[in-house]
Amino acid sequence: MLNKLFAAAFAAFALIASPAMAQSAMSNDGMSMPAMGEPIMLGDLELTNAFTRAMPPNAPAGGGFVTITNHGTTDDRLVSASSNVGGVVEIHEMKIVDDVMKMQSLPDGLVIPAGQTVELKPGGYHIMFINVDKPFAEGEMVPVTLTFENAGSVDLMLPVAPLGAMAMPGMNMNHG
Ligand SMILES: [Cu+2]
Repeated sequence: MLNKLFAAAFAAFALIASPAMAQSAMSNDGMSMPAMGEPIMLGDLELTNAFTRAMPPNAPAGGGFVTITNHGTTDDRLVSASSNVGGVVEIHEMKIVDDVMKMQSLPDGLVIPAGQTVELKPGGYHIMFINVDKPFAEGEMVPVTLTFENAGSVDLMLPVAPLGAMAMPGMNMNHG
């Protein structure tokens, strides 16, 4: 008796609930990316402030930036980055060589020490998009996949800030 009642109740619930559930599953699917500016967790890593910048016409390369905090007790390492924007994607550092600021790739990746925060930012470490199919334009979103030695891979969408911006303005989509 109880079982029957339960089954009936469950059937009624399923009838009512399934269209809504299907709908929410659909909209979840369409928004698998976290809202811009929201921290993204990947294992012990927290990623914030991801952005890139508009590139001048015909510019072949541009930088990508993100702040990575390692909340864990073991070091991790950003080993690679990839994207479907064309060309190649590398992890770069800026370095002063003979009084000249130069950038070079980090073939061994970038260590994210346990308990510390590493900022990829203009003038410092960055993701380098080289020979992209077309220059990034302000307001676009650029997909990038970051792969870490321990934490694995994560897909990010980088909002494109204005040319030369040092940060994403306000880090807030609703901000004019
Ligand atoms: Cu670079």
